[in-house]
Amino acid sequence: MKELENEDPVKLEEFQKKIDAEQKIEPKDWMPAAYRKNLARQISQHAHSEIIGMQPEGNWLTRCPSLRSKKILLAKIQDEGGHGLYLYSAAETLGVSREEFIQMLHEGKAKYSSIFNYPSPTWADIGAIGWLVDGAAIVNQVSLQRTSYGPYARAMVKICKEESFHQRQGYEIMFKLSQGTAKQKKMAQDALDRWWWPSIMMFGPHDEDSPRSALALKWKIKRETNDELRQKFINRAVGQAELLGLTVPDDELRLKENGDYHFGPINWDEFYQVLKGYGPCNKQRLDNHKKAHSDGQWVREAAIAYSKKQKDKAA
Ligand code: BYC
Repeated sequence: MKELENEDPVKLEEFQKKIDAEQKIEPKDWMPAAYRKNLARQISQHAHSEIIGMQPEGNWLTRCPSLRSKKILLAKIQDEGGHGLYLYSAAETLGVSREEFIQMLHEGKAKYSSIFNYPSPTWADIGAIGWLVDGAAIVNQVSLQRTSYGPYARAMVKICKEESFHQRQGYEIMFKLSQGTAKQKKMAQDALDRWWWPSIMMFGPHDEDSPRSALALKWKIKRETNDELRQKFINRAVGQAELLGLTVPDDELRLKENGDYHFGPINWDEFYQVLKGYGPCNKQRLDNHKKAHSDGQWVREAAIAYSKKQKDKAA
């Protein structure tokens, strides 16, 4: 493999043996440059997704239908911010600073999940995000708890516990709406119609079109393929939609003999358009992030000055 041409073959073999024996790789251990680079990319993009992912839900904080739902949504969004921070910390152990990761995001050199470029026009969208988007994220992240890089795997354990509460929060909203008036049920169905396919796309391209998968699987950065995880998610979500009395917007959906659901073709043109920056909300999401980052500059400066003062006092 081209990425491994300059690596010491003995070290490489030892590294692979460790991975095969399910030992974790820790920050100070030797690792191939391509492992470090791919991990830093994936973890930082995961962190960006958590932080940008606060925006579609943040949009509803001032308009929650009750104080209870507001408190729950506020806690969920704060959790997402916390996930972003653990993940930036895990990524920084690979030798790149958080500031550099954020700069890459702002310059369009780093991605965040495609899913957060869709709008959330109704309260039912908050239900669909929790149910489907967090539901998809859990399937992926449960698998990542076994990733080979120690700091990433440990961050995932805590994140997964919180995500399952998030998923239930969303499902509860969908349940209430689908048990409500005809108008409320229609609102829930409309949100399912809009979020279903983008949630399926979250798992990334089909395995044969996923350039990163081969090495990521060999090095156990990813433990299951994009298609395996997507299938797990669909198998779960279809039954959950049935319980809600809602219809999954896929005419081809049918249960196969092996217990998996067959599903219709995914619109990859839409996916790649969103990745290129042409989704419905890409510009708005990134502009908001840049503004928040710039507005927070004085807070970061004050925090650094304060900690310097404390250190000087102690010296
Ligand atoms: N969106 O070779 P592939 C959350 C890119 S947030 C955008 O399969 P890989 C939450 C991919 O980056 C949870 N880009 O790549 C927060 C690559 O491009 P680059 C987010 C995507 O990395 C708030 C190219 O396509 N979860 O839970 O092996 C509220 C080729 O793909 C996407 C994570 O980030 C996409 N959907 O596999 C609610 C999980 N898919 O970078 C909820 C961690 C693919 O080479 N990440 N691309 O230019 C992963 O598990 C993997 O990175 C992926 C992709 C499965 C996403």
